Amino acid sequence: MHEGQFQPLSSYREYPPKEMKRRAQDFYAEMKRRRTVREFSSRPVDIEIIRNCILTAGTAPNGANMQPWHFAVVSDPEVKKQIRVEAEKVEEAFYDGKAPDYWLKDLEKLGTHARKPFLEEAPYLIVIFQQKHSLDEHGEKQHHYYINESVGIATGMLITAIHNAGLVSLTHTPRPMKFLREILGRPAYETPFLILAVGYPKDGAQVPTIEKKTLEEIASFY
Ligand code: IYR
Repeated sequence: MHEGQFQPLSSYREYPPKEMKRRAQDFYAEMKRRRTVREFSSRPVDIEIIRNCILTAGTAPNGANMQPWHFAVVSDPEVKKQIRVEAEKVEEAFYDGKAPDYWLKDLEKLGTHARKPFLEEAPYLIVIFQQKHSLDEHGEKQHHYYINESVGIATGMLITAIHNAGLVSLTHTPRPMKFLREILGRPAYETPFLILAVGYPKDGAQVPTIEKKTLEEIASFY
């Protein structure tokens, strides 16, 4: 049987328990400040920041290390406009008929609607694709595993990296999203997962007053 190659775990760092506790608290305090923002400034952002945040996402744990994701970074105003036009068509259908009343009621507190100006105003749209499989150098199909889990984890790490860098993001999921593959010319084995709008918040941006569940509500200890 062929065995993989191994190396010492040299990157691991252990902290004394007190420091560990403080780091866990500090990171929670840092992440608690993150808000999903729907109003973006068009102030430019250095692409180097985006590149590093995507590199962070690419370190995510994933099925058999197949890394079943692709991040398409859109800054071209023409492409952003095309995405906005198609997304607004889909969203109009959602808000004006397709969505059941209970769903629209649940969205009221967020103040969302079919108009999506952030798709043009945010300096970057990172369109995240899931790869159902890939092709090796001989054009042979390479299987991918746990695709939803892998891409979900990578997206969470991307959102965290963007917050850490001092920018804001918005997860946007028009359904169906097939138009993204066409606009961006991505291969048939890639499926759009979500659009992440990234940038600075617009001056005076507002966010909904919402609460997070308590630890007792989200966790049980055995
Ligand atoms: N995709 C729509 C609707 C929407 C759905 C959920 I669930 C949200 O948390 C927010 C919005 C939109 O983007 O408006």
